[in-house]
Amino acid sequence: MRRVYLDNNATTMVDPKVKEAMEPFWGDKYGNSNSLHQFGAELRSVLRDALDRLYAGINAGDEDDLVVNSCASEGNNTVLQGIYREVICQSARDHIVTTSVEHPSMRSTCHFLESLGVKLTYLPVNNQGVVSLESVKEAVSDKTALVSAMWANNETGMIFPIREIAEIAHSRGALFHTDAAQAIGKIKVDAREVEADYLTFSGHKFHAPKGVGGLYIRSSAPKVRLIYGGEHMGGLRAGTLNAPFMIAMGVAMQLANEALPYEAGEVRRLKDKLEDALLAIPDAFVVGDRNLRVPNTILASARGVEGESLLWDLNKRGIAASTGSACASEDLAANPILSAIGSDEELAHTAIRLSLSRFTTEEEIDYAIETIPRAIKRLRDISTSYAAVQNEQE
Ligand code: C6P
Repeated sequence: MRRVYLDNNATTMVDPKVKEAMEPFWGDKYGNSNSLHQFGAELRSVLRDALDRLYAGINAGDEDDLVVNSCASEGNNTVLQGIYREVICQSARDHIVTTSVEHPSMRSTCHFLESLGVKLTYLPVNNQGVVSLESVKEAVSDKTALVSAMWANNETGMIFPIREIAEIAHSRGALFHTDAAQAIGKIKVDAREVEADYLTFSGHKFHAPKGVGGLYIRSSAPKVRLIYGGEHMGGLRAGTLNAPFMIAMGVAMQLANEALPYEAGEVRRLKDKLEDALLAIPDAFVVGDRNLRVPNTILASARGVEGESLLWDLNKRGIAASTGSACASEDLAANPILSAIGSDEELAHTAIRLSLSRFTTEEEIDYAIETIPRAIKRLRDISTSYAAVQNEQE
């Protein structure tokens, strides 16, 4: 059976060039980079090179820290729990501002901090799925320790006004963090240009393996850490370095940045082709202005068709998509992003996310364009709720 992967916001395939680059480090180049002998030495220069690629990839300055860790969830935890220890416990600032559509690794950690007495503001989003700058201005005060807003949303693909949010945070003396997990590899990510104090990401979102990610810490920002121990990563994350994965992520970052013009051109063209075909289906819509979204993401909804049923149907025909964040895939509750956007309960149950990558082909998109409308029609033919929608419209 044909297999078409349209769930690249959940994870991406490892680029064959990335696989090739890390290959030798599973074999005879197995040293510990902290060892003084030749086995360690031969790793040190390659790891330095991998770090250089990562620094260049997000335009980190030489004085800034870039901690290689396991994933964006770890990075988000490190920032939030670190701010609690380094700022909130040590000053009169006891407040964090974030958005209502962050990834669960942010949301759950914020709930944990609330249980410790930290005050949290979760900013609502408008019908495009983005926070307004006015709401940020209103929420941030001299008591705010941290403002955190994702660079691009994982479900809608909407890009947030990160630079402006950072400016508001800084104007009140607060620090600024952005979760860039869904931005790297899709649009240019420049940590210094947006004046982020912290920036987090996961390699597997841009064709590196799963289980490796990064945390950028601006030189002027308090150091945050989760794992105490040895002096690895400048003392900011203890644990023997995972050389193959670090090397892989360095190469993946470079390739992702080199491919940005292709993302903005060809990936967007294929995505728009699919989006236009979906929008031609009666009672279907797509969340968010396409010009304000990353080039690869569509969150679509077809009235009367449960997102889960559509996924099953498409899966049988070889198309892999999701109803939203992969972390919430076992939760049959309404899509929280669509709920946050304020759509009604029925629409929040009908969302499906289609996300492309630079490996998606025109033939695959043509197959999706042929298959998805048919699946929607089939499911609507047996849907009592769609019959009700049609009756309402008559
Ligand atoms: N989002 C999705 O299907 P990890 O799992 O730690 O590598 O990445 C977590 C993460 C953090 N922030 C954002 C914005 C993300 O999108 C993700 C991962 C996947 O949307 C899996 S839940």
